Amino acid sequence: MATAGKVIKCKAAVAWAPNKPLVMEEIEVAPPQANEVRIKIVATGLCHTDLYHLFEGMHKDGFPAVLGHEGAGIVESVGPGVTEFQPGDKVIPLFISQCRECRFCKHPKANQCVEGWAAERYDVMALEDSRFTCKGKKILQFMGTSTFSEYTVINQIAVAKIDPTAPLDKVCLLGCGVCTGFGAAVNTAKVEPGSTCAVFGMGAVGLAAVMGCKFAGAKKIFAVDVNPDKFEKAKVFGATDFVNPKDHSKPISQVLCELTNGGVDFALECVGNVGVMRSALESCVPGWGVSVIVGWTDMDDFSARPVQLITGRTWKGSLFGGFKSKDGVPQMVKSYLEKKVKLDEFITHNMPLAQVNDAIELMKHGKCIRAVLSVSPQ
Ligand code: CXF
Ligand code: ZN
Repeated sequence: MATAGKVIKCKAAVAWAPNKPLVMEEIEVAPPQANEVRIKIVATGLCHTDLYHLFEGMHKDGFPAVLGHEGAGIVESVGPGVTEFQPGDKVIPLFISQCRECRFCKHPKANQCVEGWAAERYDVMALEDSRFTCKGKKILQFMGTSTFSEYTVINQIAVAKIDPTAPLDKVCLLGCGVCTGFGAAVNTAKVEPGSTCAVFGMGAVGLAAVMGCKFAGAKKIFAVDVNPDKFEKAKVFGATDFVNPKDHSKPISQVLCELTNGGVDFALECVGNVGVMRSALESCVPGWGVSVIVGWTDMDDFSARPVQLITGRTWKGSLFGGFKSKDGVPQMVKSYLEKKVKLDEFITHNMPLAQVNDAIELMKHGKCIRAVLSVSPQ
């Protein structure tokens, strides 16, 4: 590559400050240092967590930053010590790393490697140690990835090499939302064949959770959402029944318990709202019901009555669907290529990165499941 070892000037969407539109800027991307990989991002999805950072988290130390963490691209060059990747490899950036050495990587039940940004920076969500500058200023790296840029530099422990035949404008969705929802059902809830499930929230994560419930053999899958427009889509992923809390005067947990002879076996919360988390728990059957918190929020405490758990329900949480990232993402790419999981059906909009602010508006108003932004030509 003619660019190897040199600073690359390229386009990126920069979030200069909270609550402000992103600005397309020319940025400089330094060459990869030891154990780092410089990646040309081809496509990226827009995920709610990008919006969360811009509009809700708003940690003042998290700006300016290049957002985006659901991307896919091609290795441009590698830094010293990198043996696993070569220029030309197709890759997906990972917002949780897998170093394979730490206590959590070595434990079969955990996916939260301590070597990545996530261990310490959940509040700020953006790393100071980035390879980006713009107009003489350091630009932070959002969630250790920053996929709203034509080029980004990532430590090799946070990059997954994927099948060279994978379409990057589809598999980019496996960088966050689809693995998060699908894995929450399959890996965290461990949905069982013949079971009854309820999934709260029909965004991309909830739809992927529905797909995971179906994949695991659930026989009844309730899709729960206040927006009836989402129900057609939910059916595509395997939902069998729909409940809209707005259509009922009783709490939705009571409605679900009545419809299921005492509660569902598995209930997944895919909204990021503490009230919905409680409803999901209370929709579970006592004795063996399992509820999983998948939606993200770090703003409020949650609450429930202890009797809910004392009587045998289990309340769990799931980050990135419980997948060990470097192992799980290439497997999910394979499953997509084998048509065992859907991706295309999540995509409601395709647009160039330069229109990212339009995509943000659509997502803010619940008008899109996933917008895939094309970043650089392949
Ligand atoms: C995120 C939620 C915030 C913490 C890291 C993982 N999930 C995806 O967007
Ligand atoms: Zn995300």
